[in-house]
Amino acid sequence: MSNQSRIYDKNLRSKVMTSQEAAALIPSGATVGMSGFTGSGYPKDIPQALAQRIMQAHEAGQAFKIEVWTGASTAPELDGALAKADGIELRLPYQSDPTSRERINAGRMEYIDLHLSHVPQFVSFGFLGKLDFAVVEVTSILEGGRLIPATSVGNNKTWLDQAEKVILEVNAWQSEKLEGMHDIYYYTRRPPGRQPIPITRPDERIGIPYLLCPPEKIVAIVETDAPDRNTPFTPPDESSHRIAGHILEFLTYEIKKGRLPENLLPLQSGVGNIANAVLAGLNEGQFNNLTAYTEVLQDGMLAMLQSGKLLSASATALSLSPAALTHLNENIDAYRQRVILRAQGISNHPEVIRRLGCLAMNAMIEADIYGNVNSTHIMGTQIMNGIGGSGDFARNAYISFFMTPSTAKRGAISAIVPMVSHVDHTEHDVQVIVTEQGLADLRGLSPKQRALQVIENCAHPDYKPALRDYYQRALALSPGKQTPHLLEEAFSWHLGYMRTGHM
Ligand code: 0RQ
Repeated sequence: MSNQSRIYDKNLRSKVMTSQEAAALIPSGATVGMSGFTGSGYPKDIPQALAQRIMQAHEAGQAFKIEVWTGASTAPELDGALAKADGIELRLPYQSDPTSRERINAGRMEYIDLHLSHVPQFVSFGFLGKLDFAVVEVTSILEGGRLIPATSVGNNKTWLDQAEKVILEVNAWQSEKLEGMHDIYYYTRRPPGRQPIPITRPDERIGIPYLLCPPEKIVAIVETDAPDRNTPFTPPDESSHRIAGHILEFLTYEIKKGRLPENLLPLQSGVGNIANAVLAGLNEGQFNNLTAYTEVLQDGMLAMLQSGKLLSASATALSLSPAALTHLNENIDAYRQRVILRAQGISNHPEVIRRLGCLAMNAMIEADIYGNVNSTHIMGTQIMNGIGGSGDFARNAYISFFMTPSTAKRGAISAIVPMVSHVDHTEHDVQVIVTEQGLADLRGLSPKQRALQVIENCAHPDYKPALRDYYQRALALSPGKQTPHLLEEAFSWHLGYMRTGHM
């Protein structure tokens, strides 16, 4: 295969250069929209070349920082390299990188944690300022600047539309057989001209399989051959299995009550151990002809597609282990029509999520006795990752589940608390809370009724006495009886309460 074999538009071949030359085009102070979503489809070489350049500038005593916007989390070659170089002034809308997290929590990097569906529209409304560069990984460049997207779509359409200049990484590692899997919708307009998004089934295609980019905007093309981050799959642990078991039992009950159809409703599943356990449970369970309208397609969903339990899956990114990705690539002709990758403004669109009636299942850090959920902050001040798409789905889902083991840090911290130390999902957006201890169905319950359910069904036995005691005293002493609280005590829970029960 020749070096230029993935650039089918001959007129664009003159734009090929090294990653160092491409990085040299990006000045300090630039705002750069990069591709990448959950470790898939992010540029691999230019961010590292840019990090080198930034470090050299710093060594020479020159300031050099950029703003980095992405779809969601990326990988060490992007977030890690730029954060280590102290090259990021501001980051949005989601990250999960240890170095970036450390920089943000040390106050050395600004971070805006946004609902993922808000990002493309905020950028096109002009709310976030001007986008100078798009740096986007693609699989191939076809005639006329049509681009075959890679393993994620994320915000790439928006970056290509909005950026003044475009730099492409053409990654020969990405399978060219991805062509036809993507569905890019080009008809969204700004209010007041907006029209309905015409998706009425999770597997409906409404756009074209390519990203479009005016060739004159393309200032550089870098050819790469490097794998996505592809985290290895860790089998679900005991606690995740128990959480999955409670959810499956609940779903069966909902069918019996006539509140869910036999084949459920489109699944949205977060990433990680618990989500994979739920999917594994569904794969072994009695439900058939399932569908998914979600953000990320992980190993558990691919296994369900393979077994035939899942008919189709719509997402914005793949997030697969190396083994699962190999399986997908080897059988891509069988999966191409059943897997749809859309822009994140569509995969996470509130209108579509509400219309389809998704079952949203997301992990959390902690929940309080009234059903408020913290997904992002440890002890109220330190960011973990970000809200991601969890809010897009939670508020608009048919039923919204939040899941966590009942304790963290080997039992030293209760994940059920009197008042969450940070609120991402309010009591109004949370219908079901699940821990390995059990499930609290909060639908149709008042705050005081919810508190009893959450404490009795979800808290770890080591923490139940303290939570019951808090609630009873709050009920007696709180000035207001709608949502009884002892405010000082609720806050000091986070500071002082440990396994022994001492404040
Ligand atoms: O830290 O590794 O240092 O011990 O938080 O926790 O248990 O490994 O769980 O990896 O599933 O992450 C909510 C962060 C859960 C994730 C969150 C500590 C714990 C550990 C991670 P250590 P676990 P997970 C996208 C949906 C928001 C975005 C989202 C997340 C670390 O799921 O980022 O939902 N969600 N996107 O020890 C102190 C507590 C703690 C705690 C956990 N109560 N107190 N530390 N930790 N609970 C998908 C869509 O499709 C929308």
